[in-house]
Amino acid sequence: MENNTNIYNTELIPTWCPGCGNFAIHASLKSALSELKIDPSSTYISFDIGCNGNGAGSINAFGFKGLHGRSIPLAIGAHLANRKFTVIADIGDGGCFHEGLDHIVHAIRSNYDITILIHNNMNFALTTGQATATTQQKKAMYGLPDGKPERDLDIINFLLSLSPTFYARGYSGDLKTLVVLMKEGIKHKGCSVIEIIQLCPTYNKELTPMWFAEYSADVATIKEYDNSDIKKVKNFFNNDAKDIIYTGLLSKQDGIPTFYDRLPSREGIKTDLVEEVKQYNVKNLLKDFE
Ligand SMILES: Cc1ncc(C[n+]2csc(CCOP(=O)(O)OP(=O)(O)O)c2C)c(N)n1
Ligand code: SF4
Repeated sequence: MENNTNIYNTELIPTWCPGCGNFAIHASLKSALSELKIDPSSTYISFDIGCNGNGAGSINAFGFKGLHGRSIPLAIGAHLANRKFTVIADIGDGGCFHEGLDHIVHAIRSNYDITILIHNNMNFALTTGQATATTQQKKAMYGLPDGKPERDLDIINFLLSLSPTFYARGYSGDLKTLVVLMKEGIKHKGCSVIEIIQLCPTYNKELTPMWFAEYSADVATIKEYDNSDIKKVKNFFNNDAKDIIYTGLLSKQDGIPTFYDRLPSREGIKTDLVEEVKQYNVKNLLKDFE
């Protein structure tokens, strides 16, 4: 049961299955935002189609639920229109790495100042558990009793190849760390990607808290790991990483200009685009179509 004192709570309770990791992810996001003292009136969250997005009405903030895989460009648009807002894009692994794969590529390389939360439950859950690029090999899925025929997408090396200025990996079973990572990501100036390994007891029964505890490790426990050196981070994941799920703040590069900061046309302009919107009377134009 969620803490009703959080200003981000609403009257609505999402309809996720009992034990679903989405409860923890939404609760962590609410805690992170309120601990950072960010007001709901200056928070925008876009949601995607999928179980991940079914909490859209249970967070008190401006929001928009977009087409499948499209919550990232919606967040980018909201951010560019009004940079006074804290802007979050919420998305599942299916939406992010299948239908909307192009969007994370350009969000990272453009370094838009938004936070992307990827709910990685390793399946297309809302449509009853089809395989995604992150589903474990040989795992029986809907329509694929012997497992998926495709290879996996190596998410870490794929995202690192784009040189993200902030990339963290959390776990829905560890709210405390998740809140810390979300707060860091929201504060980061640039595109912060937080991938969250999300429990889905309905369609990913093998991913249990015990399994996760056995096969995961926080990069903070690796003595020589330096998340501020992108070359070393890439080298570690390309060559030295073991076959385990690494969590924590994997990479953080400060001082890299954001997309907006690199726009010569906006240099020295104090207003945001939303404040510059002008109203035109189009009545005469429309006469041509009467
Ligand atoms: C373009 C498009 N393709 C497929 C669908 C059907 N669809 C709706 S939700 C969904 C699964 C979403 O999976 P994911 O993004 O991983 O989120 P989850 O449900 O696992 O949280 C699919 C395939 C759709 N709505 N639009
Ligand atoms: S199917 Fe999985 S992701 Fe969807 S609500 Fe149930 S447990 Fe959560």
